[in-house]
Amino acid sequence: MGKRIVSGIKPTGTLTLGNYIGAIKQFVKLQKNRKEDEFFLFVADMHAITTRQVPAELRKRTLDIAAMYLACGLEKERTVLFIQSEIKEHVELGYILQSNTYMGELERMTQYKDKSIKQDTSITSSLFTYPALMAADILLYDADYVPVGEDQKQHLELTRDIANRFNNFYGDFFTVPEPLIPEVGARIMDLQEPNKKMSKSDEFDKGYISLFDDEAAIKRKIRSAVTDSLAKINYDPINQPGLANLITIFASIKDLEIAQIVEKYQNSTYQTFKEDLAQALVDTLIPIQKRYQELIKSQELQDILDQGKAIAGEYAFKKMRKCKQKIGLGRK
Ligand code: AQP
Repeated sequence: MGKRIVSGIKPTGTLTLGNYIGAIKQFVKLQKNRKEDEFFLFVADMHAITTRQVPAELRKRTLDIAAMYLACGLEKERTVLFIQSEIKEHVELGYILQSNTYMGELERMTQYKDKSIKQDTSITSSLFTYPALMAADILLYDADYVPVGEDQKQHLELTRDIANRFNNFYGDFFTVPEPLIPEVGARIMDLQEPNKKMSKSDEFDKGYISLFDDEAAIKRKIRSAVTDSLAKINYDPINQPGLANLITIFASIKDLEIAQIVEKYQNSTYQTFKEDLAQALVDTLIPIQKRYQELIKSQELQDILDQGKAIAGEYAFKKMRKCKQKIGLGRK
């Protein structure tokens, strides 16, 4: 029987190569390999407002991500594509799951710790309870699998704990999801600080490649990516973290093994390696941008999102009705 795969991206900044390699490219690959399965993909705009967003930018990025999913190769006929805030049951279930989540569990989440250290004042309570809403996004649709990058693994483990806890208390109700983490590219690092994850909400754009960067920007950023003085193409994340990251990016983009890239470039200079990598990125990203341009203003995108809203909305409505019955909320 077919499985259901659910995942989302939050519109907190311009989509990066990290989001593409760690998440979107994985969905596209899964869709090609798993013909039986259903794909529910959403833009997590409710998650974005855990940190302050400019309204017009938030709305634009939300639509950008929806268009980018399709531009990157997701099949529209096989994807239920929707916007999280348009399905009110996410928040409703999120609250119920908060009531099944312990403070200590939320306090242990490294993403919360990292982000709250960066902000240190004005930390919203929703940044803290974010993982319960994320659990709702997944459990609402009885996801079997959730494709994510390494950074989201901890949140997914918490989702599984919450689901098991709920099921143990109220009787079997939620499907307990499994993570799908790519073998190569689960954690793409910053180009300038290769010990830090590449992130879309970063202040400095030299550290990430945006999916919207033009050819000149892509080439410039790869040229100036931090490497080392060892002058040897070798995959060594400890001693050559910048180079290891570039090799990972190259392997992911070309669907090759890391060893194959190392073998091909073992006698090359960093300059040649970087030029070829930049060209591979240009060859991948420019056609995606062209498709994005066609989609972003189209009625087709709006129709796909309307249809996604209808399908996801119906599923969510039924699941929530049953959930409230199980818990004893309301009159019947
Ligand atoms: N650097 C990365 N390498 C591999 N995968 C990554 N992902 C994000 N960054 C990398 C994966 O992209 C998906 C969507 O992520 P998200 O938008 O929900 O949040 P995030 O993980 O917090 O992504 P960012 O870019 O770092 O956003 P900000 O800066 O707002 O926090 C997830 O599957 C994630 O694993």
